[in-house]
Amino acid sequence: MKSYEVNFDGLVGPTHNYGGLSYGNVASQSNSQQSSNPKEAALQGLAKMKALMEMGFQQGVLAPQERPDVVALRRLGFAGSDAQVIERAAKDAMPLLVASCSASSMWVANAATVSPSADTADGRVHFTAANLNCKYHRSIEHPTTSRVLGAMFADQQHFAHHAALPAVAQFGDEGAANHTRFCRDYGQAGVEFFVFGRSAFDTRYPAPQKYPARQTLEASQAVARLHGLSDDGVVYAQQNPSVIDQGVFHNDVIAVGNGEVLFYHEDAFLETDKMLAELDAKLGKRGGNFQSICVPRSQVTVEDAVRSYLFNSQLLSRADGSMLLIVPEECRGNERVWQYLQGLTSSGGLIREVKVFDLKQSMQNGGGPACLRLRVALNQTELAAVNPGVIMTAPLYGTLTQWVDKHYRDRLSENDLADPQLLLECRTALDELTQILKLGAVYPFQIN
Ligand code: SUG
Repeated sequence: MKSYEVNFDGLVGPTHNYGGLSYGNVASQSNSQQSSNPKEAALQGLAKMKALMEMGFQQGVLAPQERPDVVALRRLGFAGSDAQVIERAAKDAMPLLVASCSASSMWVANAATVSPSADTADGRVHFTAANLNCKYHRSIEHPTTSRVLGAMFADQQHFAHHAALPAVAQFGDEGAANHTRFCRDYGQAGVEFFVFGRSAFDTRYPAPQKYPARQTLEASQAVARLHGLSDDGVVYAQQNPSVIDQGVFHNDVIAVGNGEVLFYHEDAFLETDKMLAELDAKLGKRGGNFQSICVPRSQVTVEDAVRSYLFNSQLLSRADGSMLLIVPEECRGNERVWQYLQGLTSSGGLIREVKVFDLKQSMQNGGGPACLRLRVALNQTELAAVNPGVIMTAPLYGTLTQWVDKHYRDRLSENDLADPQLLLECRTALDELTQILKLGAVYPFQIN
């Protein structure tokens, strides 16, 4: 049976703004307080989805969340009508209002970890929503994420959903941003590669000194257990703490993998040789031929990687077996990175083509092409069981661009977040969106 990697991209929500909320994420911190353009952000994301669909890849869409999150503000003690909750938060605790307005759910690589059915003990596709508990504004995403994923992948015969891990730092889980799967074919058993930043309970593992390590070993192990993965189909590796301290807050800022290939920076991991040998041996036992492409620091520095987001690219397999890299415009703007990419594609290796996308609105908050998508490997039967409303088609693209044009503002600054009208605009837009995507009631305002 044929199998596919389906990319579900996060649709940028109407409150996209630059809140400076992510300590350790260089772009988020340096663009704090700039005014944003939610309409442009959403259209940039949709243009990428359309382009991939037109190239023949399976493409889906993942809905944004209700913001400001008045339910979260009420939990923090703000009371009254929804408008009063917003007004009081704006007056007494602006940072909390800003956090409750973040459109950060667009970076759906952090929505969940997904294991395809070929890897799991019960033969179903498993999803664990990420608790994202390193940052308050992201920790409020998972309840709605779970409902949206539940509405997209509703068929229990094929799909299993797990609640987010316990919401404490020891089980900090950032989802697929620290998880890659290697396989010979999407439908065959593969090797799931979990990259962690620190251990919560074992002091032998070093930790970064300056910025937080968001993913723990213990969280990754829990996800592997929940999904029923076998030991010979899992490899754990530690991110180099010194790159976390240079702004590599997720592994997908310094490495990307697909099929049998890992594309990574020389400084990305600790004990790299041991890790590569384990990946090679385990994938070999599953009929695969592991290959790695190491980008040397002499050609691209960690700083270049963080600024250009070279590794936050989408590595896609084409029908002829060659690979394509989807990179952000910022890669073309960095001379060393661009030169490296020219050399890579002309060397006759696996990666033959680079396509550049303008995702500046998301990039200014530290979210590149790979952050914006959640990969779900599905066989034909499973793909047919996905809610068809979320699969990208030319008509759906047309409907969604019109929907964005109708509902989104083209400028948003911090003061605008205090406007109760923004909540009403967001709810009106999302109510319509749930009908477009055939999701049913998934948002707090639709349920409560
Ligand atoms: O979690 N930025 C996100 C970016 C996530 C990128 N995802 C991956 N690498 N997979 C984060 O740091 C910034 C929001 C703000 O500052 O307004 C933010 O949340």
